[in-house]
Amino acid sequence: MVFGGVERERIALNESSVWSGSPEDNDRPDAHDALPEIRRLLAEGKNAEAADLMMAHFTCKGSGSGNGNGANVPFGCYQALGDLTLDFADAAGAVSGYIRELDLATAAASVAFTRRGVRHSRTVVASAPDEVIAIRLAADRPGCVSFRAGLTRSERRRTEAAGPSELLMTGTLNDGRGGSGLTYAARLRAVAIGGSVRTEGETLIVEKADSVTLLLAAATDYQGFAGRRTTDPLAATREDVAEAATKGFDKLQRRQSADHARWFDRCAVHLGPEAPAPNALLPTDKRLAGFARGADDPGLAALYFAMGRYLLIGSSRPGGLPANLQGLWAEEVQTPWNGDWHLDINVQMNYWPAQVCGLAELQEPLNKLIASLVAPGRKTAAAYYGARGWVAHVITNPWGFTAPGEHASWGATVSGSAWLCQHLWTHFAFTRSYSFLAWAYPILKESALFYLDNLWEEPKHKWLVTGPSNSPENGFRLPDGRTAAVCMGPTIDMQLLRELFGNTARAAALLKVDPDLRTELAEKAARLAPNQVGPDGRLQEWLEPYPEPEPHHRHVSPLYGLHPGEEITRWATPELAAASRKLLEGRGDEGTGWSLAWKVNFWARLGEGDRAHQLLRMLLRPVASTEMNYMGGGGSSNNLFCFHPPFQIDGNFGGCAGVAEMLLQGQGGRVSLLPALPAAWHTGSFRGLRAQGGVEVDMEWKDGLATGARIHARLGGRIDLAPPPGQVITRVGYEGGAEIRVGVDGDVRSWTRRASKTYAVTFGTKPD
Ligand code: FUC
Repeated sequence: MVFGGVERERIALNESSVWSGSPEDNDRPDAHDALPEIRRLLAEGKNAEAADLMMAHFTCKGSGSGNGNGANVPFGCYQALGDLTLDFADAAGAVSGYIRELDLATAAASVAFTRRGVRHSRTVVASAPDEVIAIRLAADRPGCVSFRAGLTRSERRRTEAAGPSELLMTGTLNDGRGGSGLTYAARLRAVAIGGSVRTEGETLIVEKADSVTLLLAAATDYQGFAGRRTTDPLAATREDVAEAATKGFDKLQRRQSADHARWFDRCAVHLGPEAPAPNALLPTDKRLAGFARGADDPGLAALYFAMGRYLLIGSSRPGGLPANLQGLWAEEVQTPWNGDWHLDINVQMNYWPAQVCGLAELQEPLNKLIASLVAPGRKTAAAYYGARGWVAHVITNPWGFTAPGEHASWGATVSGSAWLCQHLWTHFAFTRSYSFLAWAYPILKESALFYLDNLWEEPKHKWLVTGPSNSPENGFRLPDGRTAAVCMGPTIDMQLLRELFGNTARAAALLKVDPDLRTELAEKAARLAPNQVGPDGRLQEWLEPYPEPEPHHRHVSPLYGLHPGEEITRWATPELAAASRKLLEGRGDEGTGWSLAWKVNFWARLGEGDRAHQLLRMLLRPVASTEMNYMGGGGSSNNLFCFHPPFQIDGNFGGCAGVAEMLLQGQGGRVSLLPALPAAWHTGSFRGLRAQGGVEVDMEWKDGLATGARIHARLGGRIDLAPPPGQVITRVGYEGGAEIRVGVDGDVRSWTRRASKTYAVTFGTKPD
């Protein structure tokens, strides 16, 4: 993160494996002894008593997440690596022409300004192919680049000179037991043209250079699930810096920008002018403020969409760890909520843009994380539930944490692993990669086995339910007035299990394995508690229509089935869609950052573009306060980071996916074009958005009406295509060629697409 100071530049450094803590046995071995009694209490409606029993026997062993402050307990926390500081000599004098910018297309951050007649510039890139951050400092007059560089961090570091032009910062993190955890190294080298470079103690000094390239490499000795890692951070950083030095800045930047473009160019969205007229260089803070006041700035949503893709490209690369609660843009040692992976929406939301934006490969770190939870999750499944298979609850870390959280009110949610598995299926559904499916199937199957064993019959309707569980982090009022959060069969669990069972059975059928399991999955899925519409017309969150102490709760878990799930659609289940809408109205628009982002997606799925846009406007409002807030107040900071608050990146990804969701939807077996176009985006285009089955769409629209679309069939298969609301599909043909015959069902046109063909679609307006 490039702060862009004039006298002092601060570049906050992150490396995705800088985690304190260490593996720990978090399972209470006898927890399952308490299970029958917990279930008996739940069955009798004694949820508060069940929760008490759980606090004694059914939470994790040990300190769990340390109440979200786990830096010094075994759970650990994701930490900033440290700071690179540059103190500029002779920094006095008035500054003019200051600009700080981030080019999303090239992923170069730059700062430039003029002082005493000299134009100074800095360009910063982080290069995946070369594993270095490269910084070029220049001036338009020779001999004008002078500064002192430092590598620092608030704890656990030693910085020293490593030769005449190198600094080395090393340290060992807390393993959570007061001992030695991961070790890290960060190495900085200066390569100057003109002038001199030397080190003095822990400072690197550059004097009167014409220009300087700084190269920074970092590594830890983390040996976890991510793959490509080193046991020797000293050697790894030495090699990375030495190799980068042979290339030089221009070559490094060329390699970096080509690598970035490979991902970034996969899709694009244009929603009108890139920037609001008349000032194309309006800074982002002013733009955000204007948009919050109601300015017409469709380009800002397009920018936010591009920013989300940029962030995913930057924080989730094969071989690294998955994007965490701050992606990898932390600036503190104790990150909020440990900068971990929360499994009751947050890490999943981080990956919502991956498939639709054509970035499927960038989901690999998440897939690897999921795979890493199988072995520890098996132990947890046996200890707590006496069940086969594997389970993960609400939080996890690089050390394989799968136990319930430390408090039953939120930590008992038993469907974290089911939600993770949705991403494995989705990856297959978009890519149709059978080798991936063969890899993922055992994970899906063992997850399904866990839930098969975990389900039990509740006494009232004899439905199969999970329990104990929570509807993520939300509570309800019992008839005796007490509040509780522990429950059986929350709606989200049932939706997730219908999906998991269905997907696992489909996977088994495609792979031609496990016929008996398929039958069992289908039978049990049919007996799960159904979606229920409450007496007030809202989709119910729990088995009973309990009163809610927090009707505006940030989680909107029972709408999982609407988004990202697929079982509620406006065409196949209109009553449930209406009940979802009612629930959403009751929840209200206000929310934390990620909650606002989720609501963009919900309204998009309900086909209400203007409402989705209204939520997007809230997501893009400048945050009034950065203090932690669970009740609402979400928005954006001036650099477009989403604020929960505090900074939490899931909203960026959820908002990015939401923009795509307004333009193209592919859930429930139907591809819908411009399903939720707001009036504010009356004219625009997109290319490269994806739907399941290798479908890639480009389209244009003008004055609110689609003018043309092209469907690129990367893979063959049936497609059911719905036109934008109010329009009809007048023709489908091979691009530049003959019309094809299509099936007609209302407005939907269906055909069997041939792999590698492009189909051109034209539209007309619907007769009244
Ligand atoms: C869940 C959410 C919070 C926050 C945290 C990281 O606990 O309910 O709002 O996003 O994750």
